[in-house]
Amino acid sequence: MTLTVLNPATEEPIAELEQAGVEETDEAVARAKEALPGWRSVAPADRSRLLRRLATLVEENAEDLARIESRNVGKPISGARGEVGMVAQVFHFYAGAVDKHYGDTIPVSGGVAATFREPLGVVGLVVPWNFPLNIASWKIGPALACANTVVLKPAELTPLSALRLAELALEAGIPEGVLNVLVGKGSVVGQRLVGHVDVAKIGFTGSTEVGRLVMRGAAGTIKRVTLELGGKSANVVFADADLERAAATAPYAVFDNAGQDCCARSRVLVERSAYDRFLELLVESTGKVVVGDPEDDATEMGPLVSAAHRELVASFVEGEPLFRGPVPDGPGFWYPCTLVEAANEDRIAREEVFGPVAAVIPFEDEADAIRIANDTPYGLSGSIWTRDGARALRVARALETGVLSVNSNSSVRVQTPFGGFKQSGFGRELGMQALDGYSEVKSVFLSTEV
Ligand code: TAP
Repeated sequence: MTLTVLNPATEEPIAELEQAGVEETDEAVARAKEALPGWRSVAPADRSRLLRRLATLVEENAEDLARIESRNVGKPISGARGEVGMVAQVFHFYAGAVDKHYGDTIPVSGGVAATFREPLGVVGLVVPWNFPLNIASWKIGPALACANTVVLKPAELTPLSALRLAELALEAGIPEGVLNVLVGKGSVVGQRLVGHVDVAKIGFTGSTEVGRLVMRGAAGTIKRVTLELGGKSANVVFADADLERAAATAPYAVFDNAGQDCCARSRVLVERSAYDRFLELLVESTGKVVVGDPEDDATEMGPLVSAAHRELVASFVEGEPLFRGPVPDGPGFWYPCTLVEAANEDRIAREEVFGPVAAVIPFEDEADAIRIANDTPYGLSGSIWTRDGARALRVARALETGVLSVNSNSSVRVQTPFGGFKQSGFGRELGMQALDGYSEVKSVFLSTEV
């Protein structure tokens, strides 16, 4: 069966691809399994060199990759360029990490005990459509650094950048069969990978709903899983914060990537005494977000990824919102920047909208802010805005979330671990911690007795 890939900004087809089914999935797993002994036996310095070469090729092809990503997801070209830059950094980082992920020597009686980091085997990587290449690289980097082989399933809506990356991997000299990309449906290819006896681990990023299916499906073969799931993060603004700065950046913490970001600070919590002033500033700064043609360098927000997704996002907004921004006329799956005043009990504050909609919620004091921020099944990201350093640290420790920033809305750095608490999943990507998720610890005892 063929798959038609659309440009969400024009609704026009940009590619027709053959879709893999169960048989092709099994063949890809078999290829990855066959490539495993060879890839394991590549000396660490050479594996590092190959990953470094891939990073360099991503840099050399950065504009091409950014254009592919921008057209396929509808994301602004400036953002796509940043993401591709990160992909290269990720491969550079894990190229450097190959020979720095050590085992231990452990004092025991009668000999020497040592631990070794062993690859898991064939790993299945299942990724979403919002940051297709970026999120794929977070998994491919540590997986290959730890000498696993990979079968990657990009989202059906956005397979193009992954296919290009697979070509670059071959060009870099990474052997055939080490990185396999399968275009196909989650319910077919994804599900087959999850149940496959020769797949040792699933590295999954996507919705909490599908995450549950992955976890259930992995039970049959006691597969390792890493789950990076949904979020409903809070942007907590205290009255003593630099309100101008907090309000100027808050829209981008929700509307970047048209809100299709697991780290979106889609609940803006504001201390009551500063609420009216902050709201005024927030409406003003939200009105400045430049929405339009993703290929234009000045554009800050593009369309949503699909018509079906736009329908879902629209279903969250009832009545007249506090603010609704403009959208371009004509084709494209546009949805405006939208601000809604809400209570934390409302659907809009509880469920992940995954669109450019922010719920603004007042709080009374520090304890109330912590209570509201934690009153969610999710725990992925968040921000704290205050000039009081002790309070920033107190609140940061109290929030049940995997990634936090103070007086900033950034979530992701190549060097630091990234992942969720609660129903945002488990396991960590990025940083040296990601390597633990793509290796097993083997303990070996060597007797020194004569
Ligand atoms: P999902 O619908 O969960 O899809 C994610 C991936 O899983 C896609 O490749 C999908 O394939 C595949 N899939 C679907 N059904 C499957 C099944 N039964 N078995 C195995 N795989 C299956 O998510 P999405 O709509 O693409 O992405 C949005 C979600 O991802 C949001 O909830 C967002 O928060 C989350 N997300 C989380 C993070 C982190 S790091 N926590 C980052 C980005 C996104 P098809 O699409 O081809 O069917």
